[in-house]
Amino acid sequence: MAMKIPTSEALYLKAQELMPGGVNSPVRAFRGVGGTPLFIDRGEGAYIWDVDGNRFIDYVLSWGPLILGHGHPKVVEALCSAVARGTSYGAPTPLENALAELVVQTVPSVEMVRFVNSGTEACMSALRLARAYTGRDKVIKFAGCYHGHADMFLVQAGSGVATLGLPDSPGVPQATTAHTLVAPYNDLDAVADLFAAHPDQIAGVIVEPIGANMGFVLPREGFLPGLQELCRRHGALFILDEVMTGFRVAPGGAQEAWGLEPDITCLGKVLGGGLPVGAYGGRREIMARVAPAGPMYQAGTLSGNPLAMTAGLVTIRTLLEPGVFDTVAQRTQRLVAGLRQVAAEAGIPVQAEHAGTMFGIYFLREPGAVIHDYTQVQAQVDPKRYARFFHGMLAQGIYLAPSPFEAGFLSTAHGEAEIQATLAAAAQVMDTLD
Ligand code: KE4
Repeated sequence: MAMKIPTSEALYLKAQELMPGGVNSPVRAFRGVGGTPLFIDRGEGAYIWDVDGNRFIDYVLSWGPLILGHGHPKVVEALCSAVARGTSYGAPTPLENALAELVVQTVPSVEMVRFVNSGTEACMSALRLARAYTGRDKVIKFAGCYHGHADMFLVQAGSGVATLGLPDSPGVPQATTAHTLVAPYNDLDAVADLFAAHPDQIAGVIVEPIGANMGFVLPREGFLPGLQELCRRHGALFILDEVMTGFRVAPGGAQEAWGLEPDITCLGKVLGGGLPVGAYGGRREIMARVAPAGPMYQAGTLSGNPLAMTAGLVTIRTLLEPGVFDTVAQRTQRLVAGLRQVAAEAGIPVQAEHAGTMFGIYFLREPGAVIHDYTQVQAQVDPKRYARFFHGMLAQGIYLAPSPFEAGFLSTAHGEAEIQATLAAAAQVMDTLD
C-alpha cells in the first residue's frame, strides 16, 4: 500500500506552486533547520496541532504575539462580538482611543501613538519621523538587528566595523541605503565614531533592546543608556524598536525594565494579540509632526482596525492583571535554567539567556564562547547542531523557532507541566547531539 504522504508535505508541494517558497514569510520555510514546514490546523493554549494531528508545545507563538496562548477565551469572545458589529470602517472608533490610552499608560516614554499594520510599518514610519523632526538623513542601525523589510533597513550587516550600508537584498537601490550606517551591536565606540564622522547628519539610532533577530544577544551593561546619551549629545533621536520586546521583557517593555527614555518607540506583535498591528509613539512634540497634525505623511487603510484593537486591548489588559506577567517570567527563567542544566549534563556548550517572557539558546562551536554581537554569532554559533536539536525536540512534540537566529516565547498557558515536558525532551535530545 502506498505510504500516505503526511498532509504537511502534500500541502507544501502545492504551496510551492502557488507562493514563493510555499510561504508568506521566509523564516517559516524551515530553511534554517531543513525539512518540511508543518502546516498548522489549530492552536489552543500552549499547544498547536499540525494537519496530521500531531500536537506540539509551541514556543514560537506566532513569533511573539500570543502571550496569552492560542485561542484565549477572553480574546475569542471579544473578537466574536466585535466582528459581529463590523470588521473595519476606515473611520475613528472608541477602540482606538482605548488602546492608545492603554499604550500611553503602559509604555513609559510614549505620550502619543499612531497605529499601523505591522512592525515594518512602525519602524519605517519611525525613521521617517526622525528624519522629518531633525531635518537630517542618516540613520544608524546595528549588524544583526532586524527592523522589518523596508528598503532602508535591508542593509548588509556590517562585518564588525561601522560601515556605510550596502543593499543586502536585490531590488534595494544603493541610493536608498546610502544613508544607512551600520555598527556592531554592543559597540558604543563604533557609534561615537559614526557620529564624529557624520556631524549633524544623523537623524536617529534605531536599536533592538535585545539582539533577538540574531538569536538572543543581551545588551552589555551601559550599551543602551550610552546610545541614548550619544543621541542626546548629537541631536539625534533614540529609536527603540520594541516590536518584539514590548510587553514581553516587562509589561512596559525593555524601556520599563531598564529605565530607558527613547524618543520614539516601535511596537507590534503582542500589541495586536495575534492580529495584524504595529505602532510608533513617543513624546508629544515629536508625534505632533505626523499628518494630519503635522506635515510628515503616513497612512493605512486598516490602521487601528477594530478587530486588532479588540484583540490588543484584551491581551494587554489581561497581561496587566496582578501576577500574570510575573508568573510567565518566572516560568521562562525556570525553563532557561533547566536548559542550561541539561546541556551541561550532556556536555553540550550553549549560551542560553532570558529576559521577561522571552528567551534564546545558542549552540556554541566551542565551550566558553560568549556572544555579544553578530560577528560572534556568525563565528561561534553552530547552526547545524541547533537544527539537530530543533528536529529532535519536534519529534518529542516541542515546536521551537525553525531558525538558530530567532528567540523563543512563553505564554500564560505554558504551565509547570509544559516546562517539565520540555526539559525532559531537551535532556533526551541533548544526549543525541554528538
Ligand atoms: P513585522 O513587519 O514582521 O510585523 O515586524 C518587523 C519587525 C520589526 N522589529 C523587530 C524587532 C522584529 O522582530 C520584527 C519581526 N520579527 C520577525 C521574527 N523575528 C517576524 C517573523 C517573520 O519575519 O516572519
